[in-house]
Amino acid sequence: MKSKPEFKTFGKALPDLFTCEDGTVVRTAADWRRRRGELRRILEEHCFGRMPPAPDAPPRVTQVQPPLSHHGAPSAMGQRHVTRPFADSDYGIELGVYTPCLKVAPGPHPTILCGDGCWQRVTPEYVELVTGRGYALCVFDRTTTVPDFMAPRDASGAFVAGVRPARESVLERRHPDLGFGAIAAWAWGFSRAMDAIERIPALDASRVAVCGHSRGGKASLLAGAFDERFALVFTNGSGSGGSGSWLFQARGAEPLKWIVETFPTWFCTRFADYADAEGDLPFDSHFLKAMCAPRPVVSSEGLDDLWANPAGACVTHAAARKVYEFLGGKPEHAAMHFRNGGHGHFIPDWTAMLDYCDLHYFGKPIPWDPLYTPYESCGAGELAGLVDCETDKP
Ligand code: GTR
Repeated sequence: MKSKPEFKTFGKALPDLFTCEDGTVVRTAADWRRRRGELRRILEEHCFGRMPPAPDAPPRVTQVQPPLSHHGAPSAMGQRHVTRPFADSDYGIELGVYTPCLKVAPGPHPTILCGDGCWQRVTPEYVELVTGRGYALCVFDRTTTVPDFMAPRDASGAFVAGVRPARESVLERRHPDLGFGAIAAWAWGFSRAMDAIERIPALDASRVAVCGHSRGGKASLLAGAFDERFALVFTNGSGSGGSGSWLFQARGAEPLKWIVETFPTWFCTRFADYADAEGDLPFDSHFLKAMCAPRPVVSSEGLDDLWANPAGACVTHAAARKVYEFLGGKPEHAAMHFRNGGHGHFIPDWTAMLDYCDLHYFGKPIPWDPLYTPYESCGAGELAGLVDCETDKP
């Protein structure tokens, strides 16, 4: 039976994707390109900060020794590459590249690009799953662009406001005026990994799927939204600042105030002005999802992961789906996958991702419905502002 989520709302519907800032309504594909540019600018100005630009020169990509161990993943061969994005700097991002053994699939291989190397959760079991199904897996540590940061707490457990690390990473020092937060820097890292993938012959750069979990899923969604070279965009349990919704916060969802106080470097400084003022936001996560269109965007959620607001993700997904339809794409190109359980990026999530790749690239049938939602009332009613769900009870 479907459940009916109770949303805390802020007195407004999701900002309209089809009305430009000057009031003109999007009617053609060219109009949409213009509107898409506006969405990007709004997200940069109000939420993520300006995305650092692509470097002027091509990267220097080198294979380094020793190769990666693939014990426990008999279908995989592992190599390490370092990509140096700047011609005048030795700064490099290391990529762990696992390709299927030739007996599994000849290359170049469609590739899964994951930025969560910092968490070291991509164990041989995951490598075997991906390569055994004929895909390459490329893993990097997104925090080697800009480090992660959590606000310190005082003796009472309250977050200490105003403490920030110095902006002294290579990327921040190169672009001191762009004001980007860490999520934008991590997304930039995905794009630099893509620059390298374009130069690694075993990998098929026309079929690269980005993926990430939680804060890494916020980054993978932003990367996929902004960089149209990515063929598929996966975001897992990414919640606020990712697939969730600021304007439709289901019970138990992470509030905006909490995230900007706890993780003060993730967004641009202006974003903190919207704490407890979500009703003033000129955007929500459907902007990110709509920017992916017509390339598929797939949001995978744990049904008990209330902090990540899976019901709100349904609302923003439903809104973005209208853009897919407008561009002539299939509604299931804005797909969602649900599993039982809480917060994590587990084998069932990875399996669903590979299923979706099989469907999209090879037309293989898959064992779940990309349009299924476990909730009632996460569609047109809310989108039109006709919210009849209860707001948070006192
Ligand atoms: C939480 C944060 C979430 C999510 C999560 C994670 O503490 O509030 O937005 O990003 O961390 O990355 O696991």
